[in-house]
Amino acid sequence: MTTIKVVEADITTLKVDAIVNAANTGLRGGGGVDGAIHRAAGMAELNAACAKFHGCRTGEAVITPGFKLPAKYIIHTPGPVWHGGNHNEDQLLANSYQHSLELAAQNNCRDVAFSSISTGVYGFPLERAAKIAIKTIRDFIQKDDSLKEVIICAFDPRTAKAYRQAIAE
Ligand code: AR6
Repeated sequence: MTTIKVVEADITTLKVDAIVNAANTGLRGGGGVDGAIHRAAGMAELNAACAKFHGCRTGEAVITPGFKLPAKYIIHTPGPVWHGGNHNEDQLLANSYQHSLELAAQNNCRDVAFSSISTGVYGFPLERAAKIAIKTIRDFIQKDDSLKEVIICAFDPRTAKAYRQAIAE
């Protein structure tokens, strides 16, 4: 059985098989959690590894080593930018979680920690994003129980609360 849990932490400190980065389609690093991950993993190595993909579409995901991080892998997924909700944002966000979980399972990960994809500068409403994330994770782990634990790594109490609430519903 796979468990889902919420932790409040800096994702770059987590010793898990994979962490999931809220990336951009250029995979060139940026601000927010993406910037923190690139700095902690080692800019030069991670940028070189990311460059090999020539970008990544919204809702898709790619995997690189974790380099200097305690995590073995980094899964990079560009979530959707919120444009009001009528631009396929919900499906694209679900795709980000789905494809990241698929990559984690394909790489024999036992545990994977997600950042709160799209809910920072991309502006996706937090409660709505949390519901989509938890539903997608639950649907996935029902069919594939190779992961032992899926962690949502929140950086602030409001984010942690939203995902805890989505789990409780
Ligand atoms: N550990 C865990 N979560 C964090 C950390 C951290 N060290 N730092 C920030 N967060 P965002 P997005 C949280 O904006 O909305 C970047 O520039 C943050 O509080 O990082 O998907 C990319 O390059 C928020 O809850 O991601 C893209 O251009 C969550 O991570 C763009 O931002 C996501 O916020 C992606 O925007």
